[in-house]
Amino acid sequence: MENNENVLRRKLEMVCGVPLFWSIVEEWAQVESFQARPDDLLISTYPKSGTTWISEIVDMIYNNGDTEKCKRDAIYVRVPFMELIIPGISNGTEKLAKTSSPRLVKTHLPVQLLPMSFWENGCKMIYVARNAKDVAVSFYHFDLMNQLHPEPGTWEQYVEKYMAGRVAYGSWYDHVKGWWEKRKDHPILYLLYEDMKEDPKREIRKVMHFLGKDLKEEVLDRIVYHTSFEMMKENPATNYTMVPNDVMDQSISPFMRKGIAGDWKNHFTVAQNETFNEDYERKMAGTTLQFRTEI
Ligand code: PPS
Repeated sequence: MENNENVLRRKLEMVCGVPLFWSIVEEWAQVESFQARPDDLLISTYPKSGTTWISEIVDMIYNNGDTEKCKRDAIYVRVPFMELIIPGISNGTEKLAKTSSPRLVKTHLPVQLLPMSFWENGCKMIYVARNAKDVAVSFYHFDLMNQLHPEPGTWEQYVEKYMAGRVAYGSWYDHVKGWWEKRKDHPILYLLYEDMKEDPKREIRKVMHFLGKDLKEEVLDRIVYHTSFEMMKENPATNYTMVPNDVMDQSISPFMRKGIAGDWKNHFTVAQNETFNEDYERKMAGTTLQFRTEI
């Protein structure tokens, strides 16, 4: 790896008004020209919305519920993070070019920045959205421990930055709405984290049908069990403990932190919540997309 100071905790740079990790921006031409394949499955999310969870579910479905096969490697190897390019550490586009089909591809890009080849190839996509407040809390804790992003500052400062879209991948509001609109003219299964918490088997069945698979009840039950928060927290192939400490310091906050809906209530003050709600109403006016902030 290059000298850490040159790579980690640097300020975000912009692509078309969206703040991103600096070397994604530097290597943007590689991302933009990424070659999707027709049988790729794209897993798209705003950060901290259940990416790892849905990735494990999909890999389990692809492998007919074989838990051992799904422990073959870390989740970020089984489902490479397309746009993530970290000098000397990782290059998602190169990794994927060497991956055999059918590939599972992770992205956090807002819909307008997705490489054209995904649309041209008619790739299936699964989008998972999570309510804005729990994402803010999860993202704050992640930015405390994840050295790829700038220091988050205090929670107070972070909430303001988040509402203004001055965090990695920009505005949560634009992200969830952009992908919601796109589902009207493209095969996108749009899932909600809170629905997955409420009834994981129901949502896993939706994913199975979307992927054109038919698995037995007992296999579905195994997938529900294997992809529960408690199991994934203990599983080295899903809990990100294989990432070096100098990139993600899990002694500050674990990647698998709480995995619940409604943790925002432990962090937002009454005043913060009021301001957030007012701003939310403005930004989400006119969309049919509805979230639950508790279940
Ligand atoms: S990342 O870094 O953007 O890819 O993170 P992502 O995986 O999208 O989100 C991490 C949060 O998802 C929680 N998580 C889960 N919740 C419920 N069930 C399962 N199985 C599960 N796996 C991961 C994880 O704990 C993070 O949320 P918080 O609220 O921080 O706990």
